[in-house]
Amino acid sequence: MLKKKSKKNDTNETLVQELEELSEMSDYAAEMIIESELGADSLDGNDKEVSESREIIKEYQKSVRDNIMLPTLREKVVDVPVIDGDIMEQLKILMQHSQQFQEMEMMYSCAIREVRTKAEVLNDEMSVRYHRNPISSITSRVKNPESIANKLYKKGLPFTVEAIMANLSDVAGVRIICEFVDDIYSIAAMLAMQDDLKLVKIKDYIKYPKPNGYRSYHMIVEIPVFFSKGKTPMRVEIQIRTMAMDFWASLDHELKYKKNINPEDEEIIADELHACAERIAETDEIMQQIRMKLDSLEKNNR
Ligand code: 0O2
Repeated sequence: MLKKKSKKNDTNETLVQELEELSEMSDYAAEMIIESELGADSLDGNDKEVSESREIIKEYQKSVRDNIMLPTLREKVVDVPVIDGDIMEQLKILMQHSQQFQEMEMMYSCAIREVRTKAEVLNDEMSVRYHRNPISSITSRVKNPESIANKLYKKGLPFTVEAIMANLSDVAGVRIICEFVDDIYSIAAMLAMQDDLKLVKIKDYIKYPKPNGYRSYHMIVEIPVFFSKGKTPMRVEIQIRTMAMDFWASLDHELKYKKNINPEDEEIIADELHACAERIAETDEIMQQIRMKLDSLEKNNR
């Protein structure tokens, strides 16, 4: 966001002044030339030859300075791109914050690691105990700075680490993909009962799907992370959904970010996606019933 100014500004004025001073310093250099050519004593003497030489060199230097150096330099510096005052101010603030931002990112990454470990532990335990893995995959991310900035802007909050940590709950996100709908609720309950984890908010978009058909179970949790200076409670958004729900959500997400779709097509696709979401929910339900049948058959055969 460099702003090009054609008018001379303060920075350029200072530069010109510095250059003028520099060229004045070359008068001193002229003295040095005379001294080396005609001997050290010549500078103090009234020798005609020395005075003439001094005058000639000075004249020559003045002419070079006034007619060549300064106009050229002025011309050059006037069009140097300069950063607008307030942008410069924002950049300074940003630079001061960049270390803080990096630290914040690191803290959220650590919080993610803690939550991932909890989910992995549960999955490992269930795999040994019940011979199946309720979790098929786990992904995670720290929200990118652009999305953070957009969210802060929408909420009318300043772009500071303090505002982010106090107001945004989804900077750290963990997505747990389960095989069956029941697994979602089991994993959520097992996480919620862990006493180092504080449940801040639940959004059950499975029982109460969004109007577009979006389904997923969301938990906002606060987890303590132990850093060198002590314990910090960090917020993490956990999204738990089935593979089918996840497949649907990624296609829907793509639609959201496609910019060149005309409104008519967008409406058609949204309707199709909505119909898909319903079919997916039915399929998830049937798969769940098959799973339960298999479990009870296995129990009866023991
Ligand atoms: P991204 O890129 O995934 O991070 P709030 O946090 O309460 O102020 P918010 O953030 O709208 O309000 O909460 P919500 O509705 O629970 O949504 C949080 C996240 O759920 C979203 O994050 C998406 O990841 C996901 N989500 C919610 N609704 C939809 C939807 O209709 N389609 C899809 N594909 N995902 C959805 P972000 O920040 O929007 O995006």
